[in-house]
Amino acid sequence: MAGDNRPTRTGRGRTRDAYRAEQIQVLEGLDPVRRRPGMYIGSTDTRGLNHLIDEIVDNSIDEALAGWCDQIVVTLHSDLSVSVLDNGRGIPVDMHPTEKRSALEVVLTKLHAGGKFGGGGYKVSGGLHGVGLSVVNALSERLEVEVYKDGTVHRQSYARGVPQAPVEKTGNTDRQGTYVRFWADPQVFPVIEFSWEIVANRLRELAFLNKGITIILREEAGRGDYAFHFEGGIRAFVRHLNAGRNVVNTTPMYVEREIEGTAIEIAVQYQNTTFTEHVLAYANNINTEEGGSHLTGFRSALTATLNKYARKAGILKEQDPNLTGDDVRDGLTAVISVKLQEPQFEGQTKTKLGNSEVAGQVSAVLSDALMQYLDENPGDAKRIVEQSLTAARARHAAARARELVQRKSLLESATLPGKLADCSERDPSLCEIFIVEGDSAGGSAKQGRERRFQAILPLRGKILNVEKARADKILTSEEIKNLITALGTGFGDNFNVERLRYHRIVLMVDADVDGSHIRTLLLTFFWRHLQPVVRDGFLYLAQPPLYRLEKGKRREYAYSDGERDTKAKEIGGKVEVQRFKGLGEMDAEELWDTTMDPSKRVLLRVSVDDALKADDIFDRLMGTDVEPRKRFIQTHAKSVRNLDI
Ligand code: 1YM
Repeated sequence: MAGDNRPTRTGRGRTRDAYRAEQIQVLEGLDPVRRRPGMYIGSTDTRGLNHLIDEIVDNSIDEALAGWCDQIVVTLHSDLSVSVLDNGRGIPVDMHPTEKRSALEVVLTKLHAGGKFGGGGYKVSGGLHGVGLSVVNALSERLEVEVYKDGTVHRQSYARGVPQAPVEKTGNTDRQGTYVRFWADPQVFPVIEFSWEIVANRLRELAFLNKGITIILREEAGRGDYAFHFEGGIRAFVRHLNAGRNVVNTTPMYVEREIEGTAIEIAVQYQNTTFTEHVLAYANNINTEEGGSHLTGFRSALTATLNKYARKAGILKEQDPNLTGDDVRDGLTAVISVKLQEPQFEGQTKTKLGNSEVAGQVSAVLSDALMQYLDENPGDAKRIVEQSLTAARARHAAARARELVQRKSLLESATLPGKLADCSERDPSLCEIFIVEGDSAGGSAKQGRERRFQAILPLRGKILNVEKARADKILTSEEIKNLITALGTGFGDNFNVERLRYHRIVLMVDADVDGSHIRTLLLTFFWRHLQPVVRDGFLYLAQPPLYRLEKGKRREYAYSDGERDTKAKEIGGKVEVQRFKGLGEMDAEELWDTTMDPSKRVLLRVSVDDALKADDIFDRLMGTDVEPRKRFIQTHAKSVRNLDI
């Protein structure tokens, strides 16, 4: 659009011919946009279409950042056009000194006319796409612009980027600002359908990021008006992100400071409903999804400051290792917003902030502000540090568990445990293993068994108490290691039910509270860690008798109170009834007769239902105190999956 080959102009303005010639030039100027719209707005699908709105709104936001505008109204019209109105200064309408036409027309027709006349201020436009009004104009079958300035309404319309007439004054007004309405071109966009949700989300985000501005989203037919206005800025943003979650510090940490020309705003609030990290970083209102220097500065300051505080407050003791970046990010919700004069966007999608000086700036601002916040809010500070410590503990536990599982030889090819009295038969389908509570019952079982096909593994029940039944401890428990080695299945990633050495695994516990406790723990363990064993029906419960009835040489056993009474009558006379308090009270012969002899015993096969019930009871036994840790293990199940789930 060089001026050389322009038709001559008269002193009084442009002739009709000159205007037509200009139209042709405008068309040529915007032609690349119409030919390759994707280059300018990313795509021509819904995303690209919605992006047209962003381009216009960004202009209004720039005007707001410069301090001239505090209201923006975006209207989704019923005829599928969209308009944006702001109350800024209005795009200049006077003659452009070199272009010899109205500045307004230049802004709407010259590609990359983004560079504004005046300098200074942080600009959104020129950021991610930042292609400006001219691109929207080029891709609209029709566009109307109105500028309210100095008491006058100035107006111009365009068709596919070509002005239909010069800017004209159409009346008086006492308002000030800019109004742009466009009808997206169906020749460019296959589907013209704006998404209220996409638009609303972006406008809400902009209202959070630019506190004090009011942005109204108006849908002519449908939802009506939504107003976004947040005095709290990104402080309100983190509250919004944490809505419905259990927050650790009720008032978010918040700081707003300008340092070396970079405006920095940070809000931080921890929650413990999930263990995910939710940190949003923005540079000049653009969501820098790929991160960059501001995020780097934030992370290093967060970790360093929390460690410093935790030591100062004596929560971290001298011998304790520092909290890691991962530890302090559990349950972290934060918004970081920086605004700078010349942002450099890098990365695959140009959403990584490159300006290296920003890392130090953000880090300095956060370190100061966070330390002050922690000092002033010791209760919140303690809860935040405790949460990071819990994360650290769980992470160490997971690491230990991983190590343990990786030493798979330990569980697979190691010699069978010394406590196991194995059977001589080698065909698993013929073999049974009795897992017996307590060493003394184990002794009787070893003596009484049929050693050809019955193996005995005594477990010391006490080892398996609830406290020690957490995933990490489970894997360090000698008893559990013995069990897995004896079963031969391996564990975690190396688990293979086909290597099971016994096709009947019989849990034999006392018929009392402790016994049922241990049974619950074992069932839970099998269900959570060796599930196919349960599903394939290899797991059984022994049914030891509750009573022994004796009269002279005659001896009977009863498995319930009812059976005891019936049998007592049947035998008649003076019957001696003894209640077994534990398996240990039975001698080897009795145990064989009543519980182990395949021709007489009753075995209950464990169903998936039984296992699920045990699992549920187990959860409740864990109690509320360990809730967060347990949730941690669950939410980190993905990273832990290869070891113990
Ligand atoms: C609905 C869209 O474009 N508002 C808007 C744009 C501009 C100004 C004010 C503005 C900027 C400046 C001075 C300046 C623009 N002006 C230009 C240019 N809303 C919308 N509001 N006076 C007014 O930056 O110095 C481009 S955009 F280049 F003409 F100054």
